[in-house]
Amino acid sequence: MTQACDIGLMGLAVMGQNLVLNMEDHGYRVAVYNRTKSKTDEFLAQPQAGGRQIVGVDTLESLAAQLKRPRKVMLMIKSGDAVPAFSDQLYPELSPTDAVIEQLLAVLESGDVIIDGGNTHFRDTERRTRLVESKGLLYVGTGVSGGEEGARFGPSMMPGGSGDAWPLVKELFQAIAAKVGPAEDIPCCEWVGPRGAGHYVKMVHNGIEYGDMQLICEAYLMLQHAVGLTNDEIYDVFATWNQGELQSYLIEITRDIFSVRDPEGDGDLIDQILDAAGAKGTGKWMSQLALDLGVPSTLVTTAVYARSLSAHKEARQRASQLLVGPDQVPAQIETVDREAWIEAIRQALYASKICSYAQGFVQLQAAAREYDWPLNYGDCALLWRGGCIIRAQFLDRIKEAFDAENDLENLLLFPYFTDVVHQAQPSWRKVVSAATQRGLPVPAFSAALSYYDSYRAERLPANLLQAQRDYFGAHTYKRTDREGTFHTDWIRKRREPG
Ligand code: NBP
Repeated sequence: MTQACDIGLMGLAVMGQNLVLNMEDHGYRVAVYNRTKSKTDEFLAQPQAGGRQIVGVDTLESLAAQLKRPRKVMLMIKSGDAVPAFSDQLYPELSPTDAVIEQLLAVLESGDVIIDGGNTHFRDTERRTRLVESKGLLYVGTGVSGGEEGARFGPSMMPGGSGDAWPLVKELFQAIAAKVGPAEDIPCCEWVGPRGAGHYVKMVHNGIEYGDMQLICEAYLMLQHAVGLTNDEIYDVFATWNQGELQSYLIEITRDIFSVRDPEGDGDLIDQILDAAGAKGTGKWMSQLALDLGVPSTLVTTAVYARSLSAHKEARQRASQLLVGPDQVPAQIETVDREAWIEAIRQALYASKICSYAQGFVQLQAAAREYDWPLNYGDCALLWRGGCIIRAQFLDRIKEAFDAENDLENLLLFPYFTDVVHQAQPSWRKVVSAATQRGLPVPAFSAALSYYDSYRAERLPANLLQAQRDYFGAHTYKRTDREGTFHTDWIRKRREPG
């Protein structure tokens, strides 16, 4: 008789294959299924899959038959765009995940667990959790971050869904997740919250990733054009930065990128890569949802726009022939103190990054209130501490901040971060000013600084905005000195023009 499997995994593309090997490394017996059967056969024929406790199946019935009860089936299949919030029915044209859930509901039974490990919109996970629970089964929507390498050797995992499912999947999830801490025994995987909470946290992770990447690109632009460093010198700068406060996976890979020579020619590969970036959409989702919640997640939005403007390469080429910059000011800073400028850019990058994370957590707090999720923000920081793309040393500080006060209004108010931005402020302003004077685009550095200045401003010019709205639309306004709402007949009261 065959030994029953601990879990079934559907979807043997890059992520699925690596997660299966990771699970098996940790002693779990895995049944695998892929829609196109030849991919299952190819996977099982690979040397790395040989001699392992991996069982290939070619129907969902046999998948169900292979699994220990309660059965757990994890989907690592293509995730689609969100189904609009108003729909609580499955669409006539089902997304791959909805289609597979429908097929699984026919072969699984009460108490079994369906797990979606794709990059799914949280609204879909909210809807699917309710649907699957209504059939007597349990549902988990988990963020999985770290790409291929993470999936293979330890991803960051952000599970949410049916609370009763957590005890059933916890041991396996925490076994395969990345580990951090002095003894490398703290898993980057903890229960996030009900329904779509895990996928929301994953989306914010991705949005923060967008911001981090754009900020690093702007630091590169300044190092290259304003300071005039060569690629080898930029390599050294990122290598040094990776030893300090900025230590992170993204700084590390950026350093490495500057060491790679062009396999097709003589120069560095980085100089041959087209300056037009794409996106898969999670940054856009975060930005859209920030607008829905009325919270200013300006870094991710700026990063999304920066990618889209980069992608309009031909339009930029045409405009570059017609629109001029500040021709009196050379792009390169005429100064001998290169070290001081490099340090200023480092500080501008760190301060901007702190604003970006502050915005991400403010959005998470607003979402938790809106969707009724009891989130633990220190845990969220821990989940991102290892295994994922935004893993960084300074997440320990964020964890510390939220462990001290889970309701902390804004990370900028935590003494460590307040000190950093105070100290960085002169450099941050110097870098943004230098870029602006030289016509070098640093939208994310600028957005971060504007956010900082707006957030710390006791008084903003929104008094004028209130007046304008009341003038043309009788939207009323509030006063600083009296309670209530007021309306003025501005046309009758105004001074006659001229
Ligand atoms: P893909 O996103 O490229 O999806 C390919 C898999 O989906 C294949 O196994 C394919 O089966 C299956 N599939 C499709 Br397409 N439509 C299906 C359907 N209607 N029914 C059943 N299976 C279907 O794979 P991936 O890059 O490994 O990513 C898997 C998931 O993990 C995605 O949701 C992705 O967003 C998420 N993710 C990816 C990364 C990453 O770095 N790639 C990181 C984190 C999360 P087939 O072989 O028959 O076509």
